[in-house]
Amino acid sequence: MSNVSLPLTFPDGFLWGGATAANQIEGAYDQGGKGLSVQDVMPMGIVGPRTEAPTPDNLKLVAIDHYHRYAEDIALFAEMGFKVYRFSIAWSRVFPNGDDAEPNEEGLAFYDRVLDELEKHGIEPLVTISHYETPLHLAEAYDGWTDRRLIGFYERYARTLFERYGSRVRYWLTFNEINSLLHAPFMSGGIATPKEDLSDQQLYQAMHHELVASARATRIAREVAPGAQIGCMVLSMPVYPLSPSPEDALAVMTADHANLVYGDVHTRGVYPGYFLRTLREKGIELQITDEDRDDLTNIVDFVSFSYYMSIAETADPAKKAAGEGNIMGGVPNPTLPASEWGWQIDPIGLRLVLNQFWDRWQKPLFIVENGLGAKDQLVEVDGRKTVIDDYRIAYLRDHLVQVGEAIADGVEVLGYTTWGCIDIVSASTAQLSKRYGFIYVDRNDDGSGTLERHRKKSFDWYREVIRTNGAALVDEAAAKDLTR
Ligand code: BGP
Repeated sequence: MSNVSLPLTFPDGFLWGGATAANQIEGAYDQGGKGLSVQDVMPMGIVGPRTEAPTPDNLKLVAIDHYHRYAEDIALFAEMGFKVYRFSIAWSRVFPNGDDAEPNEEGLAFYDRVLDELEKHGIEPLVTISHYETPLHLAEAYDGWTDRRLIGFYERYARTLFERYGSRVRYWLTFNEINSLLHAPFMSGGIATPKEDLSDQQLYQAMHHELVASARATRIAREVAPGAQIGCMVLSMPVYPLSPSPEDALAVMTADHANLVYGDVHTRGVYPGYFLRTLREKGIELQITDEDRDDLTNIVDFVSFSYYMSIAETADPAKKAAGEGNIMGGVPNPTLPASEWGWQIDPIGLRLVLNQFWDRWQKPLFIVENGLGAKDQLVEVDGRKTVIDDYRIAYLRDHLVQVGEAIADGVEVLGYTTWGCIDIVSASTAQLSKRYGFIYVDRNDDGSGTLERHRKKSFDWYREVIRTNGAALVDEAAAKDLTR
């Protein structure tokens, strides 16, 4: 054991695992009484236009057919030793139109079966209530979260889940990446009006409705599922000043505020002053009822977040070139390499975010998404099909080393779930070739493939990391001199 073992001590009971979302993994988009969701009309992800109805080129309609293969997939997660599995419940499987009076029993029964499998393998479930899959009817009939009535529909849905699964599920997330709403209104907020036609007033009102709905879900969970731990979920993206000028530092503060307000409200129960200033300056008057204010005081038990990349920010309009990135993007950082999709790779940024969130909110943190989307090459080794994905191992190891560092800094981290632990359809581009998994799925961007599953090299690597509760990272880290 090398001398870097101390910073890489992960606490006992650390929740190692992986994460997926219903619309990207399940398929069976019209089976078991499921209604359509916004994803069923997004064949190109967020990069392309929506369609009127589902079209055969939409890979999410079949995805990786987890709806029929969940037992096999969960058995593979168990083989890696997962302690936790994050998945989302498809709202439109439970309430096909979103505004139905009664839930769809067949949809609920499916998630009972998923939970049965997890229980069988001793894997703790971590459930996202709403992950970019608002029922399409709510988008078309109500314009999604711009309409206050969505709070009531979401409340009914959340209550149904807490009543049904509350005794079996401890960790819940209310909305995936709730801070993406202003950037991707259709995918994130089920808002049918095109982004360019939406006013700030409408967008910020939708944001308020989601924040109230999230807090109300927390309140309901306290009533009907007292053991539940409720978390918010935000897209994290540390922001660096492009130069050391005070103006650039101020631009960073402004960009940070725009992202941090969601966590501030979830952990403090009120809107922060800097946000009220933004509203004033934009001439927005939010409709906030007394009941809303009361709901917002139901703060979360923990904060969860996705982390893929960092960005830079500048006050200089001439240097404000837009970079690629996870939904919101930013100014490219000249010091960092990038993935094949232009997402800049920055392991230290994860340590910074963990410290920032902990210092700011003093709530336990859960990293519920992290990983590298990459093109994989299936090869045959000793008669077994596999992928030699050393690049993925390096990415995950470098990030986990920084998680270890943050834990040594005193940050309370509950767990870590890699994104797309089995290959699934990408959210931003709707491709299957943007792969994150430890498990290769034989399906291609043109829809061809057998859907067979194959263990990648990273499968064995991650099993070893989990088996040793992170200790296996140490020697590799030492060898690569990754720590300070
Ligand atoms: C997050 C989403 C996920 C997801 C991930 C990776 O923003 O919560 O649903 O897919 O990013 O993004 P992508 O699939 O676009 O590579």
